[in-house]
Amino acid sequence: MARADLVGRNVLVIGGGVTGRSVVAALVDLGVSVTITGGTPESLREFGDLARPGLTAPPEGTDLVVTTPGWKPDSPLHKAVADAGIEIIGDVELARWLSSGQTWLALTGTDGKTTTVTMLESMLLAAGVKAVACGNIGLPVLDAVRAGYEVLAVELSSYQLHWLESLDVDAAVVLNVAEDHIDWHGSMEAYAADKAKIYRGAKTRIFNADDEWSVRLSGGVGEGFTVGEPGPNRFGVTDGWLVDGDTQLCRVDEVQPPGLHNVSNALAAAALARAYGISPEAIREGLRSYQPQPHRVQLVGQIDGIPFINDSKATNTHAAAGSLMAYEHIVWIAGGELHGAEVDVLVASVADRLRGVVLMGVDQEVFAQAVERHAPEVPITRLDSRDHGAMTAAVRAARALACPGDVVLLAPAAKSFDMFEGYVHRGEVFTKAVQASA
Ligand code: UMA
Repeated sequence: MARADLVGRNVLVIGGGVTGRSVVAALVDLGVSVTITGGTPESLREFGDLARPGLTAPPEGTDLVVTTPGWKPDSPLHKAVADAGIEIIGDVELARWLSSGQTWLALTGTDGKTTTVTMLESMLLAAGVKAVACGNIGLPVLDAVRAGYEVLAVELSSYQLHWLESLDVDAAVVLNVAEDHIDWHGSMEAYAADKAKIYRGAKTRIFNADDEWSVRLSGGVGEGFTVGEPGPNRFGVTDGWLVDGDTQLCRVDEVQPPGLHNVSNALAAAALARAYGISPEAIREGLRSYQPQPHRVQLVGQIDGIPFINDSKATNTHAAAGSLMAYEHIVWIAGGELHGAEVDVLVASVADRLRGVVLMGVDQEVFAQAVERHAPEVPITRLDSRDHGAMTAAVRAARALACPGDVVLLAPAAKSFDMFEGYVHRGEVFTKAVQASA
């Protein structure tokens, strides 16, 4: 759809917040008639006369609905919109309609999205390109489009992809798919199908040859990357170097944060950057100057010479495996809400690295039983408190279990909402507790 086709339409926006704000601003600028709902009167106050809090059905005359990503498709209002046969799109689709002359390099995946998108941004900036990381990372895509960037490094969540029909990006990658957000999507198949939408119309498909889902969703068509020898794939690792065919891009030990999963993320970012013609030199410079994002395998302090690492962002077992595999001897702080996820495979695969385990949160029993099964000799300290003050006790307990040469790694493998406001809050509380004890 073109910009001109929006003029004269009556658009209902569902959801205030950061995305709703970007959608309303873009539509108002175009002279479109806008109503916004979905949220409390307080949360919609900033929208003044445009706000209609508490709508349960689209107003008469609505001919397009734009939803923000967090809403489940079976919310009563979304169902009413569908029943009325009104077209419903997400903010990213609208951004695509309004973007012209800009390059979109897009990625999704269960884990590593934000690390990869910021690595990509760093490579683009190193090449002198006017680029920005946007999307699920926090800057709404519409805001990035309207700010006139030359290249958008777009992080898309499965929620955003769900509401998309056509994307037609310049290059796209699904980094990996593991079980997550099933309560929102309804099933693993539906979750994966939404992720696959990123490839629709993409000029270059990039896939992770080490991830079955990524290969399947891309059809194995396009450019593959692997953390092993490239083999039939374009990107891989040879003699300690990330390579694009015969061209060396960057040494493995230059990739920050450490861990094989971040080598994989760096290769994905490099593949997207190469699709835009970024030089190998700028890719290396981008990776060397890369500043890791907080709460992702971040060294936050040392106590008696023992490094304390914050990977609070490891909110599922798949993500925690990545950071646990990056260290040889670990005192592991884990636990939180598992939402039915299994931890046996994870614990079995890292059992020989564990020197001690500190557990907190509602599902700690599941972790404790898995550790007893697969690493029976490893000492466990359990913390019963559900107060976030328990983190101070966790840091103390981990220090007591650690010996010289060990690291203490917070990689919870679980969601945080039983004790914290989110993974950022959990990571901040951990960081403060470490710094207070250092
Ligand atoms: N709201 C309701 N009921 C609902 C859902 C939302 O009342 O069922 C309200 C919210 O309180 C808010 C408004 O609707 O006032 C909009 O909320 P929203 O959740 O749709 O989204 P935003 O606040 O605009 O933020 C979204 C993303 N949030 C989600 O996908 C849940 C942000 O990703 C993203 O950074 C932002 O758009 C800009 O693109 C956050 C996230 O948690 C970081 N993402 C998930 C993740 O990474 O796991 C997918």
